[in-house]
Amino acid sequence: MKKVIITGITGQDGSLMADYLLSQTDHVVVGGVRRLSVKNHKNIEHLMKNPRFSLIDLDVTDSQNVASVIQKECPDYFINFAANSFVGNSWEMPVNHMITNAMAVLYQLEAIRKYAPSCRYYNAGSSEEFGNIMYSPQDEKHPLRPRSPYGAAKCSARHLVKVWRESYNMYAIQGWLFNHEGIRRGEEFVTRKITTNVARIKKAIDNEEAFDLLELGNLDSLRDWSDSEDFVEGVWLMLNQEEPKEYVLSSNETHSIREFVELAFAAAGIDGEWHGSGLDEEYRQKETGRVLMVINPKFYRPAEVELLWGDSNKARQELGWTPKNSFQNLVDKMVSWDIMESKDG
Ligand code: NDP
Ligand code: GDR
Repeated sequence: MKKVIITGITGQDGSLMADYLLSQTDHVVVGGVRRLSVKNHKNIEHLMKNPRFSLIDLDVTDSQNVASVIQKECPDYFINFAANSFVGNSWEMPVNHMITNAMAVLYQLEAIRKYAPSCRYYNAGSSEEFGNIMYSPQDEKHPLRPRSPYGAAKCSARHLVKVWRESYNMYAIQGWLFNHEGIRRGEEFVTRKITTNVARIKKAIDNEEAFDLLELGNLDSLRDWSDSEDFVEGVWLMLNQEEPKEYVLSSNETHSIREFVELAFAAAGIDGEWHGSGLDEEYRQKETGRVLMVINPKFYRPAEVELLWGDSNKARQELGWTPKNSFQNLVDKMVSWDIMESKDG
């Protein structure tokens, strides 16, 4: 029985990784939580009675706290999913992104080197590191060309992980994960923002009530979206090779925000069509002409990553990793979940 520390346990990936390890291995999982005035443990409530699961106070920006947790717990694996993960916010809070997404990684690497040198370490890398892309689809050889403070911080973390791996012979890696979504996705991210709003609008239409419109920014950017449940397995496979190697995880498909909007409304039984262009573009219900979605320039970013499209063939071949869920399944799953939640709420 081994001990795995997971940071970011209250978030999407941390909670799914805990579910995966508790069901697929006999390891003990220790989840790191930071102190908040109001608890947000919705994603881990179902684990609280599991005897192999426990929580520990761990704010990744506090180097003393990180060092003492690693010294005390002496984990076999340390999986860092803690981050300020919202790219759009990184122009407003660049220092926070550098500290949480890069400096924090340095604190962890140093503490592991000193107190648990055989611990296997994973840091959550991102397709945002490719940024202003040079070719498609992007694979492990694509250069790092970040377009946001978030992306720059993840690139810094990548260099730190590599230097610590090579200098101290540590098993320390950082995969490049393309966008992955699901029913635990935060509601600020575009997919979940769309599916929660579609559910809200459907409920209003069904009840013949007025509703606020869905407001979005750039509809033309393209993303490679997958189901997050498939990705935690990929991360675990990456952590359990003979030699530490880093891989891209992706669906190998790309879709626009526009396409996500169409599929999400369709999944709720609402047929729509596009009208206008640029800032005046709207999505209207076909049957009634009612406006469902409008553009709000507030959601545009100072610099945009226009296209992300991954090539995860190396991970598929070398790790034997096979994603199980399609893009259409993902949209359907998120919309049905949010419709069910909106009925309960
Ligand atoms: P979430 O935003 O859902 O979760 C982030 C987690 O980090 C939360 O549990 C949050 O805790 C925690 N956290 C934030 N700041 C601190 C801190 N100072 N100390 C301790 N914990 C902290 O992100 P995801 O699960 O989606 O992503 C996980 C990781 O993967 C992140 O590093 C993200 O950047 C990266 N990534 C994600 C992708 C995706 O598509 N989902 C793609 C590529 C990379 P709290 O609840 O207290 O706020
Ligand atoms: P991203 O995810 O930036 O790719 O980062 P997000 O869902 O926030 O944006 C995707 C694309 O949608 C466009 N967009 C909007 N985005 C948001 N959030 N809200 C809107 O209203 C909106 N309208 C259009 C964005 O401009 C962008 O092009 C995610 C995070 O999980 C990161 O942590 C992770 O590293 C990357 O994926 C890979």
